[in-house]
Amino acid sequence: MPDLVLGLDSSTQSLTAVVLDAATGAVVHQQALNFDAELPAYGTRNGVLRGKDPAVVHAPPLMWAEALDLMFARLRAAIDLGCVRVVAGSAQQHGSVYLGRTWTQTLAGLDPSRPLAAQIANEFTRPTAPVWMDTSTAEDCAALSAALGGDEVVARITGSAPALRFTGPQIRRFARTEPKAWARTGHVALVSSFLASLIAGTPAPIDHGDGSGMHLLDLSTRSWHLAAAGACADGLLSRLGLPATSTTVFGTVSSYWQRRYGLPASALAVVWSGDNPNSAIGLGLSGDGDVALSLGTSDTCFAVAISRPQVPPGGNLFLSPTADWLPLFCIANGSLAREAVRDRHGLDWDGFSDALRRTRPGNAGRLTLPWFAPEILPRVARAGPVRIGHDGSDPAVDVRSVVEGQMASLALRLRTAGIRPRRVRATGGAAANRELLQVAADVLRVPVARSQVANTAALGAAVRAWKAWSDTGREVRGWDSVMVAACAPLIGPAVEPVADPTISTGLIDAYARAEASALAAGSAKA
Ligand code: XUL
Repeated sequence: MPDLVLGLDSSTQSLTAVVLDAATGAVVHQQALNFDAELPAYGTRNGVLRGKDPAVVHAPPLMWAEALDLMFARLRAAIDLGCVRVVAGSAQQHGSVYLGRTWTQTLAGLDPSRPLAAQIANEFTRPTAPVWMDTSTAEDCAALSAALGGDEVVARITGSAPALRFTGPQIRRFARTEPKAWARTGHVALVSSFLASLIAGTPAPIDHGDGSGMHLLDLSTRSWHLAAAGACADGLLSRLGLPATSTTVFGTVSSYWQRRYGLPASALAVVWSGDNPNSAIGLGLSGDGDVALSLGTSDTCFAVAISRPQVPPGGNLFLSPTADWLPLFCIANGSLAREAVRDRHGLDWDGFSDALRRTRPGNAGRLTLPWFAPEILPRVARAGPVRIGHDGSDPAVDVRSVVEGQMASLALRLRTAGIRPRRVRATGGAAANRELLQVAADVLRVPVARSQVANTAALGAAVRAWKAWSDTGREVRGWDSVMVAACAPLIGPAVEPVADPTISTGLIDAYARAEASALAAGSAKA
């Protein structure tokens, strides 16, 4: 019987499992379940609940717990769960779960003969969890900034200037608007530490990677920042527990999973982390200049850096599971903008790709600032694309101008942060489009290769688990060695840059000028 390693990823819309063979690191099984389709009783759309106020975006944590139960039932039918030696996980970042004072006791006493969800349903002091799409915390971000001495100080301490989706301001809003429920709260967890707690039957620490998305962690000392916590809510620190490194083994899989699904009593529980830090591992980012491009509804670009980079305003700095720095840039207008321009010209994705094939790098100076929806980076509140040198009437020119605008925007942030890409690894639904990767390669001027694994965060969680398990006495493995064994074979052939390098420089410069003047003119109100 082979030893197995289990990695899970609870993303916004689904729960995914990736299982590795612990002898080789090869993926032996993977499967996903979609929250809307498979747990319809929770009433989510695309994994979230929206109310009257568009700024408020929540999800039911009970749904994530029930999904975990369902996933183990399915895994039991597919693999021998008795061979699982270690479990780790990944989750959407920033979301927060609020639990009462009996949480520790309830976790310890879970009855394997009854479903998980029913046993924890009364533990939540807030029935829904705000998630990373929630933007309801402007007042709380302003208060945090004022308490710490300004946005730049917040960025220096916590890695990011006040960001609406970050957890500290989200906690502050809850404590301020629902003080009685806050008083009843004994534990605040991230989505990652909440699910890790369910696996181990004991409250799990928040890891440094996901903890960096809270505005509560001092990134240089890797401990909670007292003044930041004090500015967010009274008594917050005692509700958080101590943060831990991303390879911490904090327990074993609880008797609930042993007796209900047959996991061994010795199976280790490793801390969970955020999807981006996990994905950095799953994509095999191992040193300076390794850059990830995650192409989805929004586009995210992140890198690992050995020394602390200067992240430009609007960017984020996290800690990576390898204990390096993880600068991250998230533009809201990813597939969102690509779909908008595709639909505007009545194209399908083949027609979209054809438009990219028929036009030339640089687009003869025609460019679009792709702000079809309000943008995070740069902060643009009033939506509307800004076209330079064209009027959007030529479909092929319009399509290329949007995609080059997106890539130039990300390239500009990397340049400003002093990050020189040496290779790019792409993931996410839109990474299946080869022409899109060609534009990325031409603008970033490095080869771009795509991961063949659909969920690189679940893979990264499994690889973290594998390393942590190996390190407990079997064979201490370096990050490079686990990534070479488990991640590298899953990276497809690279798309090489073909355009003249001066075209890329000209494009990024032109983008920078256009963005500055659009923001200054207020044509798109920042
Ligand atoms: C990163 C962020 C998103 C979520 C998506 O800061 O908000 O990438 O982690 O799951």
